[in-house]
Amino acid sequence: MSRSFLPSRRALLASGAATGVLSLAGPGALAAQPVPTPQSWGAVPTARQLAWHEMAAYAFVHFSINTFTDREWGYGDESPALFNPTDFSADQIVGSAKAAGLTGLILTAKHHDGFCLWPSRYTEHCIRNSPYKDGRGDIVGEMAAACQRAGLRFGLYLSPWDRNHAEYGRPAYITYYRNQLRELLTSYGPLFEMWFDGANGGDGYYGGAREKRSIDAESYYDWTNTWALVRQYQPDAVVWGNWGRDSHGPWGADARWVGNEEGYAGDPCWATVGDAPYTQEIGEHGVRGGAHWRPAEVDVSLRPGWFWHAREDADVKSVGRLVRLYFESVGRGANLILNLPPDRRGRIPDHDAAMLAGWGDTLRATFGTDLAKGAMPRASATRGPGFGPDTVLDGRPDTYWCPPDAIRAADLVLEWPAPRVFDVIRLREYLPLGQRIGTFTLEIWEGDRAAWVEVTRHTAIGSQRLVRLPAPVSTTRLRLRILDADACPAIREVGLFRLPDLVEEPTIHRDRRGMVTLSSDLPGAALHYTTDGSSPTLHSPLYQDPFPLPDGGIVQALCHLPRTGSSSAVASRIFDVSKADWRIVSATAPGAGAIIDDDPGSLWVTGGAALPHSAVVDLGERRPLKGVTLLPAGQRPPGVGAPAGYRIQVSEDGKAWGPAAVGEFANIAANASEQRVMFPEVRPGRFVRLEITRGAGGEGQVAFAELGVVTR
Ligand code: FUL
Repeated sequence: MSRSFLPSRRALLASGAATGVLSLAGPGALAAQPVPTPQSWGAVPTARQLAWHEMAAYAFVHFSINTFTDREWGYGDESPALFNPTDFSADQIVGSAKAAGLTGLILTAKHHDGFCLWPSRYTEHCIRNSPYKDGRGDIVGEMAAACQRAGLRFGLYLSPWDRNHAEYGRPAYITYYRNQLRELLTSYGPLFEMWFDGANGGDGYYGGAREKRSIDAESYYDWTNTWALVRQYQPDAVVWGNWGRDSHGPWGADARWVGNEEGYAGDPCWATVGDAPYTQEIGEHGVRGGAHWRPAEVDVSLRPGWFWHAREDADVKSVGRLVRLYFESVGRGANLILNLPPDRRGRIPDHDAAMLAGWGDTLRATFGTDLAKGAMPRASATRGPGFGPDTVLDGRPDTYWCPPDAIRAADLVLEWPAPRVFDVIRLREYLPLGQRIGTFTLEIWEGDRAAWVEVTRHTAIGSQRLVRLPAPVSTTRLRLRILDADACPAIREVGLFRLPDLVEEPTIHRDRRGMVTLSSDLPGAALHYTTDGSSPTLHSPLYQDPFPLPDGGIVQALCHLPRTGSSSAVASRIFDVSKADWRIVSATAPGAGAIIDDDPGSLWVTGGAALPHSAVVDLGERRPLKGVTLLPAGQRPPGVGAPAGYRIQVSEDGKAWGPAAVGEFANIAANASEQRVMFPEVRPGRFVRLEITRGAGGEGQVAFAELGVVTR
């Protein structure tokens, strides 16, 4: 395809043409004709959504009774006296978020257990009855003030599911919930987002009833009227939640769940959705040309859980992991909400804060200098002055390069007199006109061969698309080729950046036979490791081939890049006994071998048989069993749930069984991190029976990836 290139706006300005108006000098010149602005296409964002897109990444803070009880979901019967942070500092928490470069913070004012972090007029199950500041504290107020001091915007999470409230499931609770919502909306200054979580496990304390209460969320919460309060008191706040159709007609939130809690958006991830009910697929990818602007928000925690647990101290995401996560969320046009769980002091632990600061430094070093600046821009087509290719370099959110209406495929070239070296390209669409661009490629000019070379190809740009190249490239020209669009494309920005040298930790995997493999994506990387608990250095053994670790232990490894001299942080994994000699004795559905194959990608999908589903595993020999682990499925087949309720039994001979544990896997339908159930005491045994007594997020049958034991 050959396209002739038009002069940029800079060239037109130099020749005397005014922005947006083509002025022709001389007698008899035609009257100046303004160039028409393109019409918007499809769904477009509201002003509050546009402002939200600009925020890109902000913090989540899960802090409540669960921090003190070591749980992810409290039952609702916990005493407020348990909430007792010893050294709470709102400024330290907000400061950690700020060091990470985050633009706002959303606090769990009330989680599912019903405990309120502010002194609510409507319940005694709140901070007023805790030892914190002798009952005179208000964590919501302290956090709001700290955010204001630091220049971060503030938002709140008010769990609709309330396992404490006696009236939950009945109309009186809705009145209570709205009273609380109004209290929060009117007492803590401007809010940028309100989070309405959809989780509901059914059972709870409910004022002492201790029973299961099922609700029909759409009709029960009556979101149309509940969210009307947000619109009334905080018209600039984005509502995060689901959508559907109730007696008032269709309703829907301003922003959607991305469908996983692992920290990635789909590729592509469209900002729009249709009227179809929510699915993980729609959450991750959205729907091209959907009738509603309902962009994705990627929610993920710095640690595996949402609340702080001492046992997760070694599992804090590293700087490298956080950078990757940023590219896979913000870089796909979604917003990122990163959870920073304070510990029992009421502070972000030092190591967590160091990772956040390192991440923030890396992003600032990367995006602080735009290497595209100073380029000569050219485009294959431009609709007229004011819409030229130079607008992609002017740093302004309100100018954009745009060809005439009829053009759906167009090229833009940036050229520099001397080569630029970069490995990140940022593209932004001008969102007020809707999300228009489909597939595009980026090409660099190879001077030696006098040829364009494609370096990437993707579909969808949206709020921003970050392309991270596997290695820096050096070139004098970059070409963006838009191959298809639903309306003439409108590009607000093309930016080029260089990531500082950043070596990601290696991946550590052990297979069913007990063989450990270390791997890295980086060509030429040297991996050094230890298995004796010491921290690896460049003098530690160099990894060459998989090595055996059948009895378990700790593997720690780092990745070193000789060409840059830089090393990664240390990755570590603790393994228990391998599953080499394990076998499935019996199961209520075929395919249970998948839960002992040490392959997280293979799932046991229980048949449609009625609950409970169960499997009996023979460990091959008697072991001192301290507990079990269960790895949920990263993605479940449609309509299939996650195992939410369990009963575990242990046997020495496979005939006489003793109870070991009964309980719930909290938040398992949404969060795919490993679940760990510790027995009250060590239970020696050779056989383990897992019974799934309840499913969540599906219809009867459940799926999960692995069952493990804790013996160490
Ligand atoms: C989920 C909740 O169940 C989790 O506890 C957490 O609050 C997360 C952000 O949303 O649905």
